[in-house]
Amino acid sequence: MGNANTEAEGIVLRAVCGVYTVHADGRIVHCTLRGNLKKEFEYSGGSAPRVTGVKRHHGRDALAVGDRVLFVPGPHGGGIIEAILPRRSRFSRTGFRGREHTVVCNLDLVVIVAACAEPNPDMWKLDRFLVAAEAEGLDAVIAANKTDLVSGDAVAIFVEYVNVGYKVVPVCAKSGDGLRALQEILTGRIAAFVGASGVGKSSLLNALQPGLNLRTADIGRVTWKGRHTTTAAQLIPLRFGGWVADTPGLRQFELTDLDREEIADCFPEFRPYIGQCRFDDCRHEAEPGCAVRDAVECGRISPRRYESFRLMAAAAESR
Ligand SMILES: Nc1nc2c(ncn2[C@@H]2O[C@H](COP(=O)(O)OP(=O)(O)O)[C@@H](O)[C@H]2O)c(=O)[nH]1
Ligand SMILES: [Mg+2]
Ligand SMILES: [Zn+2]
Repeated sequence: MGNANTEAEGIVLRAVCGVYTVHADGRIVHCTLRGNLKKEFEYSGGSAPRVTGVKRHHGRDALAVGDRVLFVPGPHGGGIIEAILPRRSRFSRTGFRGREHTVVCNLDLVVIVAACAEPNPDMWKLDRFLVAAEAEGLDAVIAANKTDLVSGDAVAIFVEYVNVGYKVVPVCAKSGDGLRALQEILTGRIAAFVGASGVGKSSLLNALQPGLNLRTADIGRVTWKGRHTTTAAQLIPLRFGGWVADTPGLRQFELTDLDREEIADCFPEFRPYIGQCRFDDCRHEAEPGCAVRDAVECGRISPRRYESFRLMAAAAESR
């Protein structure tokens, strides 16, 4: 029969009403799911039968933005998805009617954008983003933007994080300084840009990918020029190879549902001391023989980061 139906591999950029925009070798293919596959997923949850349209919509975890797929290309830039490759990660959030939905799959990296000034960095907020990234098992880097607004070493502002082992990349969306380094980190990966409003997330993405023309200085999400802000998740392919996740669910990235013990685990500098405390169920507060607190007192853990842990743990316990 020949190889007319050879499968190609691609990545799902968007999913709208059963049509999946697949990015493969720099090309865009509009795919549908092979019938069998669709049925498989529709019934996989074991829920009561519903009309097809609704079912397809609610079977949203069948295939999500970021999924890697095998598809058979067809005519007119179309194709049929034959298989979904195993997911490396799945980032989900509780959304509509308390349903858990997949925000994006196969996310590799979170770029936490902070400004060196205007607005001044909020380290407490930064800590929460980092804890969320750790909890999701994602790599995190800090992009220290607006280096033009400070004299001297921008990395020094974030030295606390360098000491913990995080990578801090000084960048300037305005002048383009440091973009090459950020580009190298993003290449070949699926990244999410998170950070407070006004730190320069959209500006950085515009600078990384001229022509993207994301709106800046807005409170909304990044969006293509000339398009209305959509609420659908999507991946934006970067010209140098790599994808940026633009999904509404990522705005709540910092909201996690962790308990005190899990939060402690999400502070990498605590890890050598956890399990060394006198009591197995140590809360790392006022307990005698707390190895974490001892490390703070000896200067091996930043007192501010420790305080940040205590605030997060207390907030988690009051939920
Ligand atoms: N001075 C300076 N301003 C910047 C830089 N990057 C972004 N801005 C400005 O900061 C404001 C917020 O940027 P924006 O990209 O919309 O931030 P977002 O809310 O994180 O997406 C805008 O007025 C930008 O022009 C930078 O590197 N230097
Ligand atoms: Mg923005
Ligand atoms: Zn302890």
